[in-house]
Amino acid sequence: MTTPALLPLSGRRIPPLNLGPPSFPHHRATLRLSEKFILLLILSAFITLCFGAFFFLPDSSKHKRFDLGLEDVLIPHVDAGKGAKNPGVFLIHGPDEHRHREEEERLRNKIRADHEKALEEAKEKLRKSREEIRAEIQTEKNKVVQEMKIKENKPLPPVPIPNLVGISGGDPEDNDIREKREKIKEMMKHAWDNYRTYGWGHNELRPIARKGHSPNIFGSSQMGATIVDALDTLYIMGLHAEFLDGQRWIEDNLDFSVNSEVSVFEVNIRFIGGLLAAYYLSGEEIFKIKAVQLAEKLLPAFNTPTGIPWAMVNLKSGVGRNWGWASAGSSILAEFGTLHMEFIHLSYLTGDLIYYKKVMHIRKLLQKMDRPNGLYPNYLNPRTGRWGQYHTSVGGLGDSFYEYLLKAWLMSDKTDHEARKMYDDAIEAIEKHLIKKSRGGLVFIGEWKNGHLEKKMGHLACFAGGMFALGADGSRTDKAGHYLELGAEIARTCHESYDRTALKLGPESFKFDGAVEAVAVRQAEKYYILRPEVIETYWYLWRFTHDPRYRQWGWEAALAIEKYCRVTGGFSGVKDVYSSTPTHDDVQQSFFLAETLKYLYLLFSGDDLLPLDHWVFNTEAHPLPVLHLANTTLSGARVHFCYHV
Ligand code: DMJ
Repeated sequence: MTTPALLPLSGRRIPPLNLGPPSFPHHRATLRLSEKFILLLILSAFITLCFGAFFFLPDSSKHKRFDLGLEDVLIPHVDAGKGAKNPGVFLIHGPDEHRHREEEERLRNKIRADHEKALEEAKEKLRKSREEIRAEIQTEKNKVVQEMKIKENKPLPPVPIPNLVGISGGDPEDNDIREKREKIKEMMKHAWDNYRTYGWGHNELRPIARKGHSPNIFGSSQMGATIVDALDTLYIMGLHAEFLDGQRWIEDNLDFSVNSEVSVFEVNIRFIGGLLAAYYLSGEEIFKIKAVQLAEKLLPAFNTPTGIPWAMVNLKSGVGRNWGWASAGSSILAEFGTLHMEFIHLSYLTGDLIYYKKVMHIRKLLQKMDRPNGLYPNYLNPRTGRWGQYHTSVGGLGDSFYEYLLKAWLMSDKTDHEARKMYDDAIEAIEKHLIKKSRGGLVFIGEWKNGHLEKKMGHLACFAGGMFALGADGSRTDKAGHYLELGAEIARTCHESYDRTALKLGPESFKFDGAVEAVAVRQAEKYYILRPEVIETYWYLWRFTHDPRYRQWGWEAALAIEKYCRVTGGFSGVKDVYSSTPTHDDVQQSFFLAETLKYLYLLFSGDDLLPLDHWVFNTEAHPLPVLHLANTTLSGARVHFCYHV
């Protein structure tokens, strides 16, 4: 009896394998089948053994074989070795042999280092809490999803790109102004070129030590903060080769899958804001993709009992926490309140409403809370949802929260009435409780601390002059003139804080106490770190009034920066603006390129460059276009934005 299985195609019968005494002839065919399998099994075991032997043989024997292979295939000229005992073993002499050994050594070291790294990572994992591990797994999952998206080269859903008006130009007609603008551009070149030479890829530059620098807000990784922050300034200045250089670095190196704990706020305003602005200006898809990748990494920061995000998040594990110094584990108003603009754009560009929902949730929560004297305290606990200390400031810790309420309204083409109302209410309370006039007639914004007003104004609060001017149009009960005037008063006060120093650069904060007006008193407040806020206010006031004093004040500041902050290796902050021999702090802040130089350049440009009815600047001076969202259907999500209450 034969079985069809044993009949080969040729029709010739395969002789049965004799693997032992024939038994049970009625099972003969079945036995032949098993025999074939056994043969196959032996064969595959043999192959496996050969492979295994290669990997488990001691190093030296492996290398001998490797040598032979190389000899045969790659090194035909080597001497087979006269008188060699074994003619099958080839010897490689001289520099070739040396190079070869070095290469082997390098490979061996690499394998060893990889093993050690894997072991370290495994150990580190075992040390982590269950919560951390879970968050890590989630982040890894997100990463895989994201990477798959990119590998597939799946473009993000197409959306109508807003009308991009005035992304270049602004050439001044006046010769003197044109020269000033050129000078600012030259300063930008100096800052960029030195960063390019000495700090490339690092977050910032130490212009005196001529090496990279990184403050803790960017975590422990080299994320090229200066590159991302500077891109749009390079673009509007027409520095296109430099822009392209930055773009290439981002394409090849900017990676957010790093075990690094970063500030959610700083990364949002500088990186996401910078990437989005670069995307809108240049149309290069890579910037949008990177912005979305990074935004996904920030999302775990919102996993708190209230949805108020942590101040910091580890980009790899997704674990978040707050600054140790912030009132009883609180999150900070200016940090969780300065995400709105970028997150709305992310939802707009991706069609994914998650970003929109996160920031609207924060807004809803704030609306429900009690506000002492109508003021928003700077600290909010993300676990309990209660305010921390009752401190209120329009400077550090509070500032850009108010700015983003106004800008949310402007960015929505003035349809986000809820944001405008929150802004108007907040500004009324600020004017009533925090804004005062000094004996010498200077209007300043104080800080509310422990039930009383501290008559101290920070450099950061100087941005508010520009904000009041920007918010004048559309203000309640037609107080446009009043707010423009208030903006001008703040600009004047901040200019005084510059003018009353030896270097004509403003201190970090200044007092209004008796005879002391607009002057820093404590040594620790006398520094200037290349901040932009005063120049920012000059620029807004210039746009709204065209009063030449703002260009003049801006030029004074530019000259002072050039004289006291410029060093051979870039620009540096100074430690004491009241000392005529400045000591440098040796840091070229990324915001100097993103903001200070951009606002100066705009101050000496025509109004057709980035016109304010088409562009809204985020708090790091990254311009984002106005979105006409009233009836927008987001492709992908197919959901309407709903601003109206
Ligand atoms: C910038 O990073 C931003 O303007 C932020 O809102 C506050 N301060 C710095 C510059 O001073």
